Amino acid sequence: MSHYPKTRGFTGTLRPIRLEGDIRDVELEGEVPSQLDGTFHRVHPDAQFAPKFEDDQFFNGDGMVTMFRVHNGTIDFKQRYVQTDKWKLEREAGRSLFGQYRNPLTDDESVKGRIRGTANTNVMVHAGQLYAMKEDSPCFLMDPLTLESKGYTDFNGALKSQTFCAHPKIDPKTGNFCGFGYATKGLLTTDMTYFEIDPQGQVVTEIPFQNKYYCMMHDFAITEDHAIFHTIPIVSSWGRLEARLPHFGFDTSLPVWLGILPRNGTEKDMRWFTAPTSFASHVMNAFQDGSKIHFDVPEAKGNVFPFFPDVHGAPFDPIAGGPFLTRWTVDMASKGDQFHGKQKLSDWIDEFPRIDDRYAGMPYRHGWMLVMDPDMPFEGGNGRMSGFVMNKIAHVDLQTGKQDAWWAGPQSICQEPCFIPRHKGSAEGDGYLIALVDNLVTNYSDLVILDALKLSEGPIARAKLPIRLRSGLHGNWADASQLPN
Ligand code: V55
Ligand code: FE
Repeated sequence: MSHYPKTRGFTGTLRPIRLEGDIRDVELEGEVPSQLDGTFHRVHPDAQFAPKFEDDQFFNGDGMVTMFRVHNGTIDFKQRYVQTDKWKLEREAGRSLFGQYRNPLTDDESVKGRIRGTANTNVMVHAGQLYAMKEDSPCFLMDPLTLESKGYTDFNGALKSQTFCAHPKIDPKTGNFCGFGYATKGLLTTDMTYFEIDPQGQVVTEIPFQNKYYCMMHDFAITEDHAIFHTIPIVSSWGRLEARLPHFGFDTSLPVWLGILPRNGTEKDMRWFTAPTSFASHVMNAFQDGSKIHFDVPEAKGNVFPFFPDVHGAPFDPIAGGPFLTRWTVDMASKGDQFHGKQKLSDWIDEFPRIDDRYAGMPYRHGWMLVMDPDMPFEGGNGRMSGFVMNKIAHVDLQTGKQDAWWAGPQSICQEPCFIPRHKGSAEGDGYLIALVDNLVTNYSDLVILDALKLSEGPIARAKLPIRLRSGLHGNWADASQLPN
């Protein structure tokens, strides 16, 4: 059974790892700042069993959560699968029962109607629980410290959406977890909701609305007053699923829409602005500026995901697929539906944008991201699934325009960084960046800690794992005060 496909997605640097375990006091180089007390959780897809189909997508792998517990200058490591309904059913059967990524037509009869989620996209501590998240399924709860799987939740029936969100924002003023669902009433539907969950874990708002067309709604943004949704043409249909095509395809004939929903309003208060087709997925941040709203995203002219091919058959174009941090601006005082403007904020090919999360939805100055610098030498083989070689961790000062970066060397690629304030109450950007760096030649991963505003000085500490982790998606820091005793 354990014959994984001999394809690019399952061999070389993309070989499954599937390892659960614990390491007490990971070997260190340099000094971990002694005041840091909390956890960094992150997640990667790692198919428990060989997939049913050779051409299985990276995004279809079972969620494997890693916790780094940082305290007293030491770091402990713990890694566990998210024991989703899918994971348990397949564990019992000893093989894969669920088929292609977001295509229930390809599942075994025995699992028809079961929750297909893999909880492989993001992990965040909220209201004392670890939320393991995937955009096609409900929220999955784990214990933040033991990583014990608890199961899916609908928040005592309070959340109507059938799906959750892998890119929540914590409102810095209220502490509310702000998120959204898409395909909330069933696969491929344009039904969406915006919701907020308070710091005690109670759903306090859920606003239903309709999207312009069904597409991959991967991320969004908040401002103090709005929830903002970017509808981009990564689309699907029952026809695609019946034809066993990849769930999503890129359709350049469709425009981009930006939906602005007042967080205390309803769908009838919503405004939609439009722009010519392009690609944008992760959002750095958004904020209000008088009647204007700025929305900052790595944006590419063309498709960024080779594994979600052009619906009209156009070949993948890696040049058009290079994203650049771009500010989209709309003016709520305008009468029409056109964007007010777009402005490129950096010349670096970048993705995985992050901020000092205490400034989510607020005017902000500092952003961090992974950068691909194609001019640097690279010895690491086939890299990540996207084909991008993210070899630098970078900082942009949006006030001065100053840019700074650390190159991980010719053998390594970087995973998404996360900002940690130096102290409670320290100024915006004053703190650390934590990130995994995977050496694809020696096959070891290091967790590096950098001074967030002095990246080019290099890591102040490295926790040196005796294994390499798979390329992951997202993760978050939780201060010790947010963790169970
Ligand atoms: C993404 C990742 C996913 C997914 C949809 O853009 C989009 C990233 C890891 O899973 O299902
Ligand atoms: Fe993401």
